[in-house]
Amino acid sequence: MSERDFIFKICICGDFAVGKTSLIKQYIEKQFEKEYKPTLGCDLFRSDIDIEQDAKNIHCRLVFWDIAGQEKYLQVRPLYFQGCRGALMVYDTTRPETFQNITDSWLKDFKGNVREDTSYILIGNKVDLEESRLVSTDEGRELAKKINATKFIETSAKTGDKVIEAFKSLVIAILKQFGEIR
Ligand code: G3D
Ligand code: MG
Repeated sequence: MSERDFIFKICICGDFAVGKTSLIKQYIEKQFEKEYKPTLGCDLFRSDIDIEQDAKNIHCRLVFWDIAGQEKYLQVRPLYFQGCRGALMVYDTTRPETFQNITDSWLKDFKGNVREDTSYILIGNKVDLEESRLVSTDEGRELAKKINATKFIETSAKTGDKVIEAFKSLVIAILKQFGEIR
């Protein structure tokens, strides 16, 4: 079997400089292909993943939509979210305002523009900067619960800590939502 079973559009949400692009690059390493969409102010990255579960091998093509410098412009977001199947909601653990903006801005917009059953996980990034941390693991965990995120993971796009796990768990959540796996 070499055909891809699914193609998923994944949106990476979060304020400027939380580490969205770094997370994608850390995840897909050298095998990424990038395409810039100037009208949207967005970069597109593509990567394939095989999920082996429930005695199935499911081939997925992931297309990551990465807002590039237009994080503040709310008017581009409906287009950005169109057809989105899953999202990473990313904040920077050293900048509380980026944590606050998950609920105040990103999640609100996301909910208003995607299908109700679209999966999302909450990511607290930059945990390697432990001495500058201002958002605790407990606060992150609580927010994830409050907003009904599928999962909460703390990552470092710099060291690579938990990055693969984060992306993979989102794909698994999407496949569960589709009823492909249990
Ligand atoms: P964005 O795409 O959300 O705007 P970027 O964010 O991926 O461009 O990252 C913004 C800055 O944070 C970059 O630094 C990047 O190297 C840094 N960064 C991203 N993730 C991490 C992390 O996990 N740990 C640390 N220590 N730094 C991180 P520069 O200096 O290039 O602007
Ligand atoms: Mg970026």
